[in-house]
Amino acid sequence: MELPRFEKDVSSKEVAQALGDAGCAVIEQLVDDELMDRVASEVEPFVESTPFGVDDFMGKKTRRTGSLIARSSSFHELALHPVVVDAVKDVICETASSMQIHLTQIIDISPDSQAQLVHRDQWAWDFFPFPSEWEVEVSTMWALTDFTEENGATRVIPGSHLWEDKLRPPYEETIPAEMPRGSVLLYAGSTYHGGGANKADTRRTGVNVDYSASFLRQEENQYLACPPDVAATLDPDLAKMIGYSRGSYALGCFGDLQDPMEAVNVYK
Ligand SMILES: O=C(O)CCC(=O)C(=O)O
Ligand SMILES: [Fe+2]
Repeated sequence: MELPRFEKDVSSKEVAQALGDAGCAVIEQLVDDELMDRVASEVEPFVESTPFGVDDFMGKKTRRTGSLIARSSSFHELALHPVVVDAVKDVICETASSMQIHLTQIIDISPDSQAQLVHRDQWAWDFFPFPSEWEVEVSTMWALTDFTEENGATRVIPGSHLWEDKLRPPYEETIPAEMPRGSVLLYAGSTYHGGGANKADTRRTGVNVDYSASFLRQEENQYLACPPDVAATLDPDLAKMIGYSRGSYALGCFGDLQDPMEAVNVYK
């Protein structure tokens, strides 16, 4: 199966449909260089001071820099991009009542880096065997540099969201999601994929934003990454999307069944 590719005028419905069919899709050059330049300059000091990963899965020559909501205001335009958010919502909210931001992270793969083990992102929840019609997560990877096969573009297996769980597909079964800067790859939490090997002499930098059903624990603790006084400076929709809202019926309440936005509004 091929990796579905779209141009920037695509509708969120078409993207959601492609995610249902292939488990992954690329929208080419969805945002312009000017936005990517701003994001790059805002995150670079943090990336530079981030240590390499401690194991092969995190990548011993890969830097992972999080807390992007608090660290880069231009990043908010990526996290809230309406085509992406609406497509993700369509997929996750087929079963869940609401969704949230699960993780924000620059993934910066240095030259001479090995490929990552092929995996499903939804294994983060203790390998819980979600039924295949339950898509609880959609990950996105924005290209802050061009993504090429040589520099370690994310490798995906289109159609693998319908495969059995806990497989170990070999690298050879994956294809590189090559895309120019400003493009975004979307892939379901059930899609087998992994970071590529970087055989180029330049870094491969992606902006990873993952969304999940809001009844699940977030990988990045958004209340520490973005405490209420910081959340008060955000667009309220973004504050709600990182978790300052109630998931399902009462999930996430505090005090006397209060809505989390009450804690944020104290700082307004
Ligand atoms: O860096 C990439 O291209 C993918 C990374 C990834 O899949 C992960 O860390 O879960
Ligand atoms: Fe992954």
